[in-house]
Formats: sequence, structure tokens, C-alpha cells
Amino acid sequence: MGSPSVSKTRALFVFQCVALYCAYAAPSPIIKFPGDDTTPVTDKEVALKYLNRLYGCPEDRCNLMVLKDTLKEMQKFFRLQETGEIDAATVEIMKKPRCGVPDVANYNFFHRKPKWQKNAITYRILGHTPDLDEETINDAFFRAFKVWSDVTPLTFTRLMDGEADIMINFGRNEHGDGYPFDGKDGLLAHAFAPGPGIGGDSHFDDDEQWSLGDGQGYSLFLVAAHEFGHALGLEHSQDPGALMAPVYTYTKNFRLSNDDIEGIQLLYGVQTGGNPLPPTQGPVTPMDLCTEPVVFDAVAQIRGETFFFKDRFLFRSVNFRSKPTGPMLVATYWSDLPGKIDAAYENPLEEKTVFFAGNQMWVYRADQLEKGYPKRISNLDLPADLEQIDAAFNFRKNQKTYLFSGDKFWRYNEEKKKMDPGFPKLIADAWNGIPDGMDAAFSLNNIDYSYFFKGAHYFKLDDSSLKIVKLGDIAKDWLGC
Ligand SMILES: [Ca+2]
Ligand SMILES: [Ca+2]
Ligand SMILES: [Ca+2]
Ligand SMILES: [Zn+2]
Ligand SMILES: [Zn+2]
Repeated sequence: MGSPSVSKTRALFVFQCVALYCAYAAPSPIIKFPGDDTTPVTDKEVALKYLNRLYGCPEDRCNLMVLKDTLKEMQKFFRLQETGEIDAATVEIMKKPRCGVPDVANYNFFHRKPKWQKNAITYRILGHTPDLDEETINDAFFRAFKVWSDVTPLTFTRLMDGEADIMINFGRNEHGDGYPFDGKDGLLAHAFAPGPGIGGDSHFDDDEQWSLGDGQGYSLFLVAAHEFGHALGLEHSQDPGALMAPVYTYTKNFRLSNDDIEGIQLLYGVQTGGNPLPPTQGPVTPMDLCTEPVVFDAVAQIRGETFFFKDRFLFRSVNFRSKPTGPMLVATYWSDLPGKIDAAYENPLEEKTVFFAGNQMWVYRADQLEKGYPKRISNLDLPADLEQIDAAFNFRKNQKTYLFSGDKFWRYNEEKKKMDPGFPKLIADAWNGIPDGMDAAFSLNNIDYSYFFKGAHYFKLDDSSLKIVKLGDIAKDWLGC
């Protein structure tokens, strides 16, 4: 194969792809990264390598204006703040394990998206990883194909010899196609878009620890389902809830998102056989808080940033009341949390973050779950039959934590690590008009107010007088709509 090395400009890059496409009719989704043998150490090195390999920033000239623009492109893709700077949030995302297929949409420049011109697709498993037994590996690939055949008219048949459409293999470093893997972590796998020869082929980095994903290692099933999406013609999705998002995130009860289903059905149509028909609607990610207003599950200020939680997703804002960025997956930061939380707060005494979901709680120091969690909330001296917390926040004036549920609230002493006596009390008796059954409560550092969210509105409480000084619109005042 020719060398589709990264080019000077986007236009040249497109031209090279077109040339490659014509010559080989198997479009390569992968940009070759020449001299791929040094491990980046500084944030700048990490960024340059990442942008070169995955965003087509020219290796020799990825600096100055090009760097800034490419960084912004990457930040836009991940819904980070488009600073054009190598900031902490950006490097954090760059260091996450991910797919080796670039995020720049090199297929989009063609009138016709690459797809198989038939519905009966074959695959062959050329090699296995020693991490799992063969039967488990074969089953993981079978289930990964089923993810797609469930929502399309496609069928997948395994061949035991000869040339199949999708040839599957494991490999280390340079493994025969000119697109080397990178040792443990980093890039996990890659796949080629539909076409003859190498088209559709899917490769997995055997320097990874492969597993079924809960606990150590990467889920072969999840990574394979993602790679087969490429092998069928899908690109990376900017929807963080999609299987086709580039960063690896383990999800326990995996479901194809609506974005993935719409993408694959655009190429192959809907499943028409089978009884009963599998669902063709997946979970929808809240992509824009202004056009599709949401009711937040929890809001908290954590390490100086305000985090807004909704189902598996979070939005964050660095500055007080600046438009939050997101959505991002909660699991990107706190990987053990369930798919929906009820409340969260930061314990200022110990710099720990506490999350509640149902009758359980999780305590994190940075992104590390404390030993022994999750625990039952009854460990906080809450009633054993309490089903959930609605909202929780640490009140700046007395550094005590208030826990709300229905029409009641409790006060927890973080210093003594026990509930104050005399609780629960009725919210109506103590909070001067704060409603029962609220969605979220939080306070912000260095601001003498506390905030309570309910539905589309918020209550602003003056911490000193304990009076509500404002009833406002969340979308307008907090989401920059
Ligand atoms: Ca092939
Ligand atoms: Ca790797
Ligand atoms: Ca809540
Ligand atoms: Zn990918
Ligand atoms: Zn490969």
C-alpha cells in the first residue's frame, strides 16, 4: 500500500485520500504515523503525536497556527472548551485509551459513503489473544456482529478458511499493514472501511489485556462492536453516548445509542425479518441543553468547576455561570458510578466527592474510588428504608452537609463523621420557601449563596439571612441559552 502520510493541508490530505481510493478501492481510514517509536512524555509531545495521528496535523509542521486550529478541531469534536491551547482537560482526553482510526472524517469528502454492496457479510478469525480462551473470543466477536445485525438487514457468517470480507486478527506494533500499534494502552484497535482486500479488516492490539471488561482490561466485545462499525462504513461519532465515539469507556449494560442506529440504518436500512423485531430506538444523548431542555439529576462544584449531571452524561463549566461544555460521559471521570446518580457534593474538609444513587453512595478522591465503596446510605445514619436522596450539598457557612429527600432533610457533620441529632426535619419548616422534592442543591466557593434546582427553575438563597433572594430560569442563568 502507498504511504498515506500526513499532509500539509486539509486539501492535500483529501487529495491523497482520493488518489488512494482510486488506486486501491479500499479507502484507508488510518493515517500513517511515520517514525512511530518514541513514547511522548510532556503534554506537548502527547498533544503533537495525538493530533498528528488522529487529526492529520503534519508531523514536522504541527505548530503555531496549524497546531492551534487542529487543537480547536479536536476540542470541538470532544465538546471541550475550544481554547486552542494544550490545557489540562484536553490532555486528559488525549491520554484516554481509544480507537486508532482518526476522527477527521476522511470519508465525508466522497459523494458515496463506503459500504458493502450486499447484505450477506462474511468474517474470519485469523488469530486469538492468549488473554481469553478461544470460545470466549469467538463468542465476543459473534455478539459484536449481532449488535449490528439486530438493527439492519445485514447477516454475518463466519468462514473457517479462505478470504472473508472482514478478516479479524490480533497484532503487536507494526503488524503488516503499515499502521503500527503502540504497546499497552493508547490505541486499542483499528479497522478499515468496506472494500476489497484489506477493506473491512479489523485488527486488535495484542499488547492490551483483553477481557470482558468488568474489572481489569478492555472489553473485547465492546471494542470489536466499535471496530465492526468502521468495517461496515461508520465514522467516529461526536456523540459521547454512541458506540462509535472514539474513546473507550466500559459500560455494563451496553445498548446501541440512537446515533449509532441512525448511522448504520442510513447505510443499510432497517431490519425487516425476525419476530419479534428488535428495538430500533436507542438512548438519545442530550447534545444541546438549550434546544432540548433537561432536568438535571445533580449539580455540584467539584475542584472549582460546576458539574451538571444528567443520566450517563455531565456538562461542566470552569467559570461561574459560563456556558457549560459537554456532554461528556460521567464514566470518563468516575468510572464506577451507575448510569444515573441522584445527588453529589464535594466534602471541603477532605477534598472528596460524594455521589448518591438509590440507597447507595460512592466516595472519590480525585478519580479514585475510596476503598469499601459503594456503601449503603444507612452508613450515614440515614433510615435503612430510605430509598434515595434527592439532593445534597455542603453549606459553606457551617461546613455541614445537608441531605434532602422528599419533604425532609438531614444535617451531617463531616468533622465528627456523624449525623447531627434532631433530624430529619421538614424542609417547609426550615428553609424559607425551598420546595420539597428538589432536583439538585449546591453552593459555590467564594460566593455567599446556595442554589436549589427544581424543574426549569432555581432558587437562590442568601447564606447569611437564609432568605430566598431570587427565583430564576436555569437555562437562561446557568446554561447560557
Ligand atoms: Ca477484507
Ligand atoms: Ca495500544
Ligand atoms: Ca437529584
Ligand atoms: Zn474507531
Ligand atoms: Zn492493522
